[in-house]
Amino acid sequence: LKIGVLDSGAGGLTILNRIHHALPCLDLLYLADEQFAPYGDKTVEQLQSRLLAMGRFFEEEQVAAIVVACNTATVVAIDALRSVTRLPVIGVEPAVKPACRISKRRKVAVLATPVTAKSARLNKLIDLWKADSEVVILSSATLAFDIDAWPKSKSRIVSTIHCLSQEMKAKHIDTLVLACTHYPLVKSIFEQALGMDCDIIEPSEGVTSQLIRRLTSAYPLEMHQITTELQRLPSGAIELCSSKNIDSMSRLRAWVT
Ligand code: DGN
Repeated sequence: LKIGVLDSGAGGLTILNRIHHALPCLDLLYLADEQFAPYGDKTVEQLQSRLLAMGRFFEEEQVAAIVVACNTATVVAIDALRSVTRLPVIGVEPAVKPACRISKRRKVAVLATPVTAKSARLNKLIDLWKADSEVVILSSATLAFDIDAWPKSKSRIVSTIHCLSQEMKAKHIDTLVLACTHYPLVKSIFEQALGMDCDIIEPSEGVTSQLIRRLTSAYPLEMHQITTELQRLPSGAIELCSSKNIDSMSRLRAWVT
């Protein structure tokens, strides 16, 4: 089985890595829409048209399911993609529910791109799960873009994360939801800035479980083989593509673990 995974840049590789470790026998085809990155400052119409174009690419590549490994594209455009394809489409959901459950001080921050931060979908999710927690939405217009330019952008990334951490410490936040798939790539910088006092939750585990559930119902035979013969199946191939140019391949490849 081949699975299509997409994002604006390198961020979705955090999801791809988790899927590969959970289900090594799957072939994974990754599409980074770098020609159009970053997604965080685009309009809903622009993002919908990009997602539909990528959906067509994956259909031509005969994938068995599409993983929208991008919070920004998920919140504004996943429904449009689902309405035109018969393939299972799995999106990323900010981990607000587990964060509100584990926060001891009942102080949670969700960090996302400006599009995700403003979205009705995120705000609804917070209303649904916050109970007695205080949930603060923080956003950065530059962080995902800078992560795509790693390593030359490292000092800018460190200073952005430092500023965000100051704000979180001032608000006594003890649980941070990374609601952009790029951010786990620099999780160690968040950990250094925030210290031991703050749990950091990333989305890759939830997406992988959701993919397994969807594949199990859509392709019962193959998934039966996957779950029972996992050890015996050969490891699947990971193929990386970019809408911009092939020069970025080695940079993207460096994030594959
Ligand atoms: N990785 C994308 C997300 O999860 O929202 C952000 C991409 C961007 O281009 N800003």
